Amino acid sequence: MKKIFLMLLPTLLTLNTYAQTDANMGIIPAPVAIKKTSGVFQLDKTVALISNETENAKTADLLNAFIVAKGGFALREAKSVTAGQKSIVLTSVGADKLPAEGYTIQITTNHIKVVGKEAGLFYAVQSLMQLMPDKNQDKITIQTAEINDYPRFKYRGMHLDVARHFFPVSFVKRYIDLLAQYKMNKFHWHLTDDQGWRIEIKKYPKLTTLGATRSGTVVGNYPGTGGTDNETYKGYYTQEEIKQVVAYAATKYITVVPEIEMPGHASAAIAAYPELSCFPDRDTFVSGDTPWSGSRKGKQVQQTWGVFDDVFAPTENTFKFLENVLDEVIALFPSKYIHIGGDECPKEYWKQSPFCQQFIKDNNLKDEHGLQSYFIQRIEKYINAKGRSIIGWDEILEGGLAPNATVMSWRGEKGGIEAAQQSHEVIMTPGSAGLYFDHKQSNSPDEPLTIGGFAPYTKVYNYDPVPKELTADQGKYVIGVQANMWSEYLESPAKVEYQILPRIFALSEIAWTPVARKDIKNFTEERVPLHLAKLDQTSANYWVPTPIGQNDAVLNGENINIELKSPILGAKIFYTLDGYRPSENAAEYKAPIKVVVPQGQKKTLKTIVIAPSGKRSVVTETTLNNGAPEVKTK
Ligand code: TNX
Repeated sequence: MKKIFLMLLPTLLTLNTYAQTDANMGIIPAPVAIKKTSGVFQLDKTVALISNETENAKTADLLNAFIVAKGGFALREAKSVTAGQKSIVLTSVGADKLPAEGYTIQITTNHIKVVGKEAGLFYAVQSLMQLMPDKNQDKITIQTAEINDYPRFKYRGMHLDVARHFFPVSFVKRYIDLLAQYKMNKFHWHLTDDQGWRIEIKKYPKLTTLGATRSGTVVGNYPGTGGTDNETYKGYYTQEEIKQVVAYAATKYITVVPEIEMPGHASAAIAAYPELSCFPDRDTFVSGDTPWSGSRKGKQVQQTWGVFDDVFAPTENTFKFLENVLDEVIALFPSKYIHIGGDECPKEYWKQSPFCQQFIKDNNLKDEHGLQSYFIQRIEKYINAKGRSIIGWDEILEGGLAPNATVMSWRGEKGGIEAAQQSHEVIMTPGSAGLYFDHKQSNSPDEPLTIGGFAPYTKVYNYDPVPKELTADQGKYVIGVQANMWSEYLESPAKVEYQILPRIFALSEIAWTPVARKDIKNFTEERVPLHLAKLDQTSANYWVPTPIGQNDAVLNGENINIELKSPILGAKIFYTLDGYRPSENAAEYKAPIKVVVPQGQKKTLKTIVIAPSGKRSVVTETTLNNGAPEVKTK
């Protein structure tokens, strides 16, 4: 035991002092303003925790629970401070001029005073928890400072697709915890898609008795070489569970934005109620872009990924169905925004359907795009009449935008720019900017199966959600930013953690921190290493970054200097230059190395990062070339 402690000691000591030396005191997202003063506040069990507003009592409890976990002691909670008493005070008095989610923290040698409205105090406590080092002999020593903070955007979102793969309520809650720690305030819950309908709707029980089950799942990278696994895959949330999640999220100041997909991505609903299709009697067809396409008997919940032609028919029956579904959704979710999808709706069945063609004529629509726009506008009217607003993916621009719609720009920034220019609210979530967290985090063949793409956390960090093309006034329509977690290749909660961590750190900073305060060096070299070192002490399955300073590009020269930094506090970097895969048996990188490459030859630097817990990064390879012909070594 003693030995284990001695081994851990260097890490703990580093974690202890680290937050204090960093200009941002270890806080992610970086606060708007932070000023360190000279001195320390010693947090020990003599300190009183004061909060005298009932709505803030649970935030005080949250802090106290954290102190118990961290320091092994609880603070005495009281309503007011007595003279000379060392204290932590949480209060909304004096917060009138602060933004709703803003806060100030004043740390002196005698007290920590935290001011904010309800949500602001919650975020202040998140910051406080992050800046607290581990205890040292019954005391937690905190650097004195003044912090003033508030968010850049009001919509700070993280999405989760539970249709392609289903995640239990327990994990959804953990996901919400993670979002809250990083001051995200919207959880976009993608509840329906071709591969499964995941929300109980009382009026339409078949949506979950039939629509929540598929008879197999495509194997490997879609379209793959053929076949599904023929295993039944199912799951859905009861309305009781949905209420639980919504209420849980509210305690973390997170609004759950539900998404019900229409008019495309509707195969699961159609499998349950075939009359919602333009061709109720037509067998389900697996998209034509697979080498193993073909039809399946009857209407089926899809077993492969992609986009499918069988979409909602714009009949009165369909609209009534959707209105009834939305009634139940609206009753469950207090969110102002209801996401109605709108993306990737092929027009093929509408083209083939005599009903749709007649419908286009009767309603003076230009074509099938006009029909898509009609569909969304009609649903928008219904939702607006209930006092809510719609969000749709950027395809809802095609054929004319619904009057009050908010656009989620995913196919690059173009849709977002257009919508902002038309004075519509926009949420930026372009895949091209690294905001698709289903994309891979490195190019190493060691990465697990993903949909592809390449979105390292540095790319996420470098993204500014307000496009340069917009004027200052138009830029105000960008209400926020979101990253998407599509789950085609996320078969387990552990894989979701792998894909979100550490990228959510970068997302939170671009959503919260003013551009002028962004600092990629401080972020990657100081704060991410600290946060990952803390995560490393938990069971979270985070992605271990590759060494800072290395990438998989070719370096040319004869004397090549290699200067690396560990991406996690306390983690070690091991390397080889002899072609072997590095492990803890390889040379440990301790100081810059100079590699001599003879004329006409090349060498390969291979590295691996091993965290204190033993968690490993992928192997990164860098070719060091001195005039040898360019052939891929991988
Ligand atoms: C596109 S983003 C989709 C999803 C897929 C995703 C995979 C969007 C609105 N539609 O249906 O899951 O790509 O990255």
